[in-house]
Amino acid sequence: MVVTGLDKIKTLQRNPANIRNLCILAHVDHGKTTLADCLVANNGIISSRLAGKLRYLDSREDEQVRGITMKSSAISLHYSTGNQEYLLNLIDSPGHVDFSSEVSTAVRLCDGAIVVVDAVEGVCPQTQVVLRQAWLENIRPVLVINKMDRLIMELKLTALEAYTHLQKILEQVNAVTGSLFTSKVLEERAEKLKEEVNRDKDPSGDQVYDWSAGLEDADDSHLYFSPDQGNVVFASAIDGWGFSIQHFAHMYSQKMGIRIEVLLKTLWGDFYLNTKIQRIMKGAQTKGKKPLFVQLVLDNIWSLYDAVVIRRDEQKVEKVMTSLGIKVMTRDLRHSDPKVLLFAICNQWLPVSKAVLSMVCEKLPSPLEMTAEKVEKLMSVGNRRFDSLPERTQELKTAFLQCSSGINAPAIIFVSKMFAVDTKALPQKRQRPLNQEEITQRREVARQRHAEKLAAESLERATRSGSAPGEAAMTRLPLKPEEEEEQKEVFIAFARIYSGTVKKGQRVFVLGPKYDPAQGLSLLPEGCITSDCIPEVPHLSCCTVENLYLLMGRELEELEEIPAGNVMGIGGLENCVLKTATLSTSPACSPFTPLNFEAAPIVRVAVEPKHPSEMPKLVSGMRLLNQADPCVEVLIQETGEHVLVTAGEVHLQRCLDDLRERCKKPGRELKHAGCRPSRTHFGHHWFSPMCRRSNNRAEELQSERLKFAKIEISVSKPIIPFRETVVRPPKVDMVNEELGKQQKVAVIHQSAVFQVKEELCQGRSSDCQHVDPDGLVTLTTPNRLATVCVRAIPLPQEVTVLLERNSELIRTLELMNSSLREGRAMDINLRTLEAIAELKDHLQSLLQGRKWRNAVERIWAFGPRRYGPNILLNSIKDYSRPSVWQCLEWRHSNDQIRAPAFPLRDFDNSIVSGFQLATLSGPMCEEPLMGVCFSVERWDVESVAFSQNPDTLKEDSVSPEALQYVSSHRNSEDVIAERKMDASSVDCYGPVSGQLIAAMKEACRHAFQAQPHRLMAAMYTCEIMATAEVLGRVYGVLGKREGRVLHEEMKEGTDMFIITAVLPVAESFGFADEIRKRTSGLASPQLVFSHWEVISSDPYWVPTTEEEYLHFGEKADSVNQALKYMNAVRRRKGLFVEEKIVEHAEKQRTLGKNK
Ligand SMILES: Nc1nc2c(ncn2[C@@H]2O[C@H](COP(=O)(O)OP(=O)(O)OP(=O)(O)O)[C@@H](O)[C@H]2O)c(=O)[nH]1
Ligand SMILES: [Mg+2]
Repeated sequence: MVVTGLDKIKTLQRNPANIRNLCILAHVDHGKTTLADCLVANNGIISSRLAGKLRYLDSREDEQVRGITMKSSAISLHYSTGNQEYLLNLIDSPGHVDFSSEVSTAVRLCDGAIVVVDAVEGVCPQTQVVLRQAWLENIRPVLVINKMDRLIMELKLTALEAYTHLQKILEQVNAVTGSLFTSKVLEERAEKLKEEVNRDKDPSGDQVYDWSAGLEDADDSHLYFSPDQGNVVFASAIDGWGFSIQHFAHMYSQKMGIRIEVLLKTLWGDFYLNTKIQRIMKGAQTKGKKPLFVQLVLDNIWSLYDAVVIRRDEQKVEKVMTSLGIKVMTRDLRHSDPKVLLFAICNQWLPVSKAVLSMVCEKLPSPLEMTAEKVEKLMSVGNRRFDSLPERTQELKTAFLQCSSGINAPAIIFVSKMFAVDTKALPQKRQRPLNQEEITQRREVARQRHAEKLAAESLERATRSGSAPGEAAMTRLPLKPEEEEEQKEVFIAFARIYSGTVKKGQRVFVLGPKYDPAQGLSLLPEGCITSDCIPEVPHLSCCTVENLYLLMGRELEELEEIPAGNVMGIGGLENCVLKTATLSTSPACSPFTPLNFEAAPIVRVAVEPKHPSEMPKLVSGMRLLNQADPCVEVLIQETGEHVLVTAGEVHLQRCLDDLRERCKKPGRELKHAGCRPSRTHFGHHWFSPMCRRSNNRAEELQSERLKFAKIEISVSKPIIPFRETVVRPPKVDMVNEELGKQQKVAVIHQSAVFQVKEELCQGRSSDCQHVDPDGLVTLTTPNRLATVCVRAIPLPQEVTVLLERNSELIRTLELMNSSLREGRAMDINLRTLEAIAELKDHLQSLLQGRKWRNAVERIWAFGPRRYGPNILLNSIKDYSRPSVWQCLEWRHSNDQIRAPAFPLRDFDNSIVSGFQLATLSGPMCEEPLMGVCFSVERWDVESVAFSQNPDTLKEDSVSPEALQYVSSHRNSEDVIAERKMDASSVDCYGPVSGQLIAAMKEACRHAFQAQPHRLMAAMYTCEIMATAEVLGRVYGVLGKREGRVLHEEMKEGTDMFIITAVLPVAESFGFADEIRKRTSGLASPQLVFSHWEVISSDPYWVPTTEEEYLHFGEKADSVNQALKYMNAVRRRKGLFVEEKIVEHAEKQRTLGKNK
């Protein structure tokens, strides 16, 4: 327990075989930071008495106050065992779902992970997520089952019951790993088969494959957690103990004379000790015997707790201590809290740090053991195959595998996030110990000050007893103003070096995520180095490593150089790295694959300074926040609002805290970050949903003022996203009575009629528009040159989900199509094309039936923004245009596809633009549409229009094709004459293409309104763990907030219930807090965005049938949830809201008089 010197660490850094880069992962609250404390205490950085209480790595003030980790932070530890010395770069990560992006940044830099599981709660949603993240990054996990004390003290299980319970937990964890493994094997197998099929295309084409064939041969035994494998530790971090069965195997092999190998195999499992013949036998369960693990391990711990904490039997404690050979201090022995004595005994008997650290050193890989598979995965950015990379790039794989720090090894570094620290915390600025001379000088200054103070006091006394007050003021010594040092923050890159050595002052290439090494190598001169003046290469820049730091939790230590295989901090990159980057001395290096983020940002708020003049400060603060947070999105909306998009309520709160600090000064000032406690204030009124240990106030979300040190900002209520959609006509009315055909029509057209009425009131002519009873809308442009007929059809739900899930792919498809249209060369990735073909097939299988015949081929566009979940369908007879799937055919023909020239094609773009606009904001409350198909059934453009379109034809030349098509019944002279006549009247409306866009948009909106339409709400899923007593209250809160319980099950071996529910995002604010309050902190849910759901109630609904009148009354003014949401959005956007504020004003007055 000696504090390790910097020199020692520097030496250890040069021996990669003994370096372990690892992170601690778990569900929220399972005890990661507490465990980290125990490991840190082992190094003497904090006192072992404070281990578990200090939560040293939670260095931010808000982390301490709320008791949750928000940022991952790293610390380098030294551990020696036997004759080996190890350097452990340990990263503690947050468990709350809102901060899962911080987990991604931590996992990327590690080779191994400690997965912590609460012994009572077992596998929770985030446990599964972190196991998946570890799996995706190919890092090896070890398991710590923590909070074992809860089994004794809270659940009051016997040792045998606890053993059964622990077995179940191990099964649960292994089931998650098992499913990850199975899916990977199947995926690999599928890929292999595909390759084989491609290679030797079977002419008969009817081969049968056994999809599970790969599973039997694959060996997965090393993946699972099992105490006999040495990759499981049972612990109670708070009480300071932990053990692996190796510890007890060693102990008992000496005591009982049984071979250690035998004990290692039998201590965990269905074995028991036959005392008669002194042998270990199998079948403890069937014979009703105590398993060895219970008899030799758990019983000891249970009786220790019994003696020390439960019965407080001094004599027995004494006996146990003597038998274990443990001595504790008298003050611990006499302490009123028995837990202190327990900690003192356990910490000596079974120190948790030793158990965990030896497991880590033994079981987790060193940087030298990095697998080729992992390297290839890291280097194959953007779905590219590793073997398609340039040769020089592929050669770098050996550099990764060798992890050499030699002079010739290229430096390869990955920055996974940027964090900010106070400049005062930098080692360069830290106060160094004073030498003798300085101490004397200071003493002299202090003496003088004291004398001055005394003189001032005596003078004051003298004035009070006679002299004039003015005199005293004059003679009072001026107080020296405290020199307020300019407070500034700097960004530090959280990084790992994979090859080479990085030195202070070194120049490196910064490779952006889109950098292409092939392009870089061709543009850069041979042998080009970073100090050269490099020519312009896209996504490549150069920068200097200004400072290098060893990350020590709250402290930083300055280093001159860092060799391969270490985690570190780099200063001086803030101007060239935004969030992540790859740094290298070789331009052949490819950028690393982007991080896998599990949580998508969903909660958005608008922020603005109270005083508009302070906008630059806010803008700069937001820019810095964006750089420092891997998950936040900062944007300026079309409306001009500055918007923050965060992963959830807790994340939002943290971002606002950070922002508030950051806005204090414009420029490069940043606060907080993983390494330094920030001086945040907690006096503001804001919801604190995850506050466990503070008496926070859950305020209703209101637009409120956050007081800044220097500026105030206003924060809007969270902007809840909605979607608008159309649905099939309902079959039953609001009282579940079947609707007759006529009534149905009445329901459908109610809103359309309302809309038309509204327009008439606004003085807009509606003679250009016609709505058929079956919902077909015909609209003519104001100059009457073009007409479109559009119908809105609801898309099947599965199609919408598919489109939503593949939006990135559709975006790529759209990019390809536009390059094809422009005749540009394309670098198409084979895998992407396969994915597109798959999407097309999938769509085809989902869009079945007469209505959708040939629909996939007829898709005209996706929208909004060309990749959204709505479809524009070409149902026009005799109009052909290139399909959206043209890139698939392009591959085969290897030539640009030319669709037959067609006059209407000139205006094709206007139709698409109109559709994009219509889908971007719907008529209900200007929110984007979702799951709507607009089918264009007719489209005419008068011949005159062709001559007007500036893009296509000159004023005087009318295309003969156009004339033939549009005006086959008229002769061309007539047309020209008519055109001349119309020209003046038509001109006032502007270019035809523009009018067509507007007409198409309007037609889509009317078509949308002609169908029954609904709002869609964003939904969260949540898993709530609660005991039976509070179950009712949890249901109460869920019901009140429109939540729906999907299922409920009892967690085996406990009295806990797990409830899985969905809840609208709109109702989620303050939910976690309300649940916690109502259940006295016993249940705490975590909300994860899951999907969009149609709100079944119609916002425009009014009673139409007799039963409805009877049930709801004439006004039907009971709560309509959809209307409430819609009006809230309309109000926020400043749109017209139809509301009656006062009804029958006279009546009210009369009532008042009569009182
Ligand atoms: N009974 C018991 N409580 C524990 C143990 N370890 C931690 N705790 C408590 O569990 C709570 C959460 O501990 P943390 O270490 O902050 O948990 P965490 O996993 O770091 O939480 P996040 O970082 O927010 O995900 C604290 O109140 C700890 O005192 C343990 O072994 N036994
Ligand atoms: Mg923590």
